[in-house]
Amino acid sequence: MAMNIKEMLQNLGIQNSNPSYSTGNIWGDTHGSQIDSFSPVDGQKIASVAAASDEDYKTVLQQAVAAAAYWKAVPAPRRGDIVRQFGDALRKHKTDLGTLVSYEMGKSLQEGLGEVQEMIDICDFAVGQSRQLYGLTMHSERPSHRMYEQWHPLGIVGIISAFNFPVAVWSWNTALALVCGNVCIWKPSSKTPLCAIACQHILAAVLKANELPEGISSLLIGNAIGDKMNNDPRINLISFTGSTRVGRIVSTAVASRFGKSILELGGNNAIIISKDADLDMSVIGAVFGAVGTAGQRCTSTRRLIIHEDIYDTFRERLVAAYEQLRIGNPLDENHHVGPLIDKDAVESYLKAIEKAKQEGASFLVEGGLLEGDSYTSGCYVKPCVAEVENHFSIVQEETFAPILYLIKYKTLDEAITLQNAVPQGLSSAIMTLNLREAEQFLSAAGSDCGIANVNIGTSGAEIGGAFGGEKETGGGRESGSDAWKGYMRRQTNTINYSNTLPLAQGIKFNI
Ligand code: UN1
Repeated sequence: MAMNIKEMLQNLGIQNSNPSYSTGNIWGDTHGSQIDSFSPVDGQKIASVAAASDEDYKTVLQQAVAAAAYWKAVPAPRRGDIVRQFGDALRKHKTDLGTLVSYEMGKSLQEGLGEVQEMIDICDFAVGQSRQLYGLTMHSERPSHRMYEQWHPLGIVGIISAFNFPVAVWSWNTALALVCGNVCIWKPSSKTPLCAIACQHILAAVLKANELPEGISSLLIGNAIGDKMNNDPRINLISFTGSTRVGRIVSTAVASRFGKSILELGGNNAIIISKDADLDMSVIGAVFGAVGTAGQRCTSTRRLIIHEDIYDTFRERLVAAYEQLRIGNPLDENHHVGPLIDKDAVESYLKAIEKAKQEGASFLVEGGLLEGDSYTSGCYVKPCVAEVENHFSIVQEETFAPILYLIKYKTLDEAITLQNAVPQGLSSAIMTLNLREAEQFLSAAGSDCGIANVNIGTSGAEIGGAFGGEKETGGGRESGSDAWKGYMRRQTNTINYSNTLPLAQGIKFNI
């Protein structure tokens, strides 16, 4: 396997030591401190990168400002064509990039490849969107007047992304922001810098082949960068994905300079399992939702709210399914669950289990750190299941780990109340074959989340819909539907083609 990793890195243009930013086409040297990337798969250091220094930040911003003026004048369908070429390049690199995602982040190879597929999908979507940046036409209340609205680029879009989707979330933002006429600056997680460098390489090659100027897509790595971006009035929009705690800091900083932000923060997602559920499907949906990406998706299933009539049967089947789970190297397709991102994440997982026990949780499947030859990185943990009450403070929190909480309910009203009774509002689901239940769950009196599914788990959203959630999830929307509007500014235009100047609201003003 070691050979494959080396080859994969080479195919993606990553040598042992890398410059950590590019302003677009040409790699610049960076001058900041060194960041080492370790794989949670085997604990090996993959490579070192130099973070961006203050000076590097200045250079990148200057180039982005110049590039923004150029790029917004390029016709949108032509911008779409660049994104089309980026999607084609991703198709070529899918295996290598998916493998790198799996190795650097620790998710299963299937999920790593799925993440790259999500990038390809959003590129296709953005290409179509580039010919559909539609505004509305309105009827003026005044004679011989015309009203319409149009959408203009914002300028510079800053993207701050998390380790758990180290490539796809950036691409949702970048593909749309680019067709909308913006240039992008990306600050990835310092836990997955190589995924970011690989993506930047792939996009930079496309920009270069099209002889586009520097600064259309830039990468800035380093922990101090986020703060600078949040407080920089030249960056018109900050799209932030991460914890609610950090999101609060980001949104306050950006709002205080009247910048725009798109926030994708924590989730605390539940599946309601009705007595009318297809239990086979429900078990698979619940287990994949809880243990996929080792419970490190914002959409991971954290709570199961189960009807009392089927509670015992379902619990038995769930425990039996957990016993079948194979935990280990995520690049080995026989394994269902890989490692957590690092030892800090293991620490939070262990603390959460401890806290749950103190609050009265009873564990049906015990958790714990895995030790032995296959787990030398110290990041592999056992997915666990506990019976809890929804109001436990640990249940109210998002723990980014494979811990699944079970809660019993009697009536659907009660289940919906429980599902909504958390501070977060990202994703939710109901498993039921009963149409009335499904419709109630989807109604205004139902789930309060940005995503509500029927007979599908909470994770694995397609790119075609708007992705995001309410309450402490931050309210942002990315990806499909009309999320593109978040990357543009709306302008209302009223044109008078008469030879008088009637005022709106019938106001008379004679001089
Ligand atoms: C995230 O966890 O930050 O819906 C994004 C999903 C994926 C995206 C998750 N398509 O699970």
